[in-house]
Amino acid sequence: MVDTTAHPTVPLRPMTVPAHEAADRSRAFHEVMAQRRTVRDFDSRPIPEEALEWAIRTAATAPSGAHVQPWRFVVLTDPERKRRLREAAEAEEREFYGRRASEEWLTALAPLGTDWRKPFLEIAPAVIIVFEVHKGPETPRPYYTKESVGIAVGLLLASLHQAGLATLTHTPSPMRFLNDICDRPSEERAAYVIPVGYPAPDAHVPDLQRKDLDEVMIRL
Ligand code: IYR
Repeated sequence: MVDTTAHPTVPLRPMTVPAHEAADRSRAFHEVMAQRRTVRDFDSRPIPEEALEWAIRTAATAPSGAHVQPWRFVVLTDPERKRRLREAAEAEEREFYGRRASEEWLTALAPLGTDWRKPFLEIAPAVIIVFEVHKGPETPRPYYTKESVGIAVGLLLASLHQAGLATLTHTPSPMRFLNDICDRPSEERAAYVIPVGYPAPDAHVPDLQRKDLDEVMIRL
């Protein structure tokens, strides 16, 4: 009889941190992460290629449903593809701001100062398009796809940030046009468009505050 419970294992090699160092290390990481801001004003100067590669390696360490790793990261640096991306994204955003968005949604967005114009899609030296990989001729069915890819994107943003690179998490909708621009098959579905670069010297960000711990943490 086949033993369906048997599966290969290896000893865990845990990252050991002495308990008395735990809080200091968590705080140090928090201090780095608390400085991350979503940036819309980019400098066009190039970014270190290897930092981008390490960030994508880090993103790909994310846990995923059934360990299917249902993600693909397309890095666009080609000016012509970025131009097409901007053109298509702006066409969708004109619809969104002009027709599709409710008054309630537009009111919620007002403090961010966004509109249909997306010049950063051409100015940022690289734009990462994150695709979910669904079942296809050569790809298995993924599980908890949105959760898996969302965790991977969180790690990606954290890695790029600690390398001194600014990011914008942009989610144009619908995003089917990205398959064509990125030469990807239909089982791959774009989920995030992430311009990456150094911030422009005069970059500004909205004056926003984050919630305090006692607003987001509940102890029972
Ligand atoms: N996708 C639009 C609108 C937009 C929506 C949300 I929710 C934001 O947090 C920011 C913008 C745009 O990119 O302008």
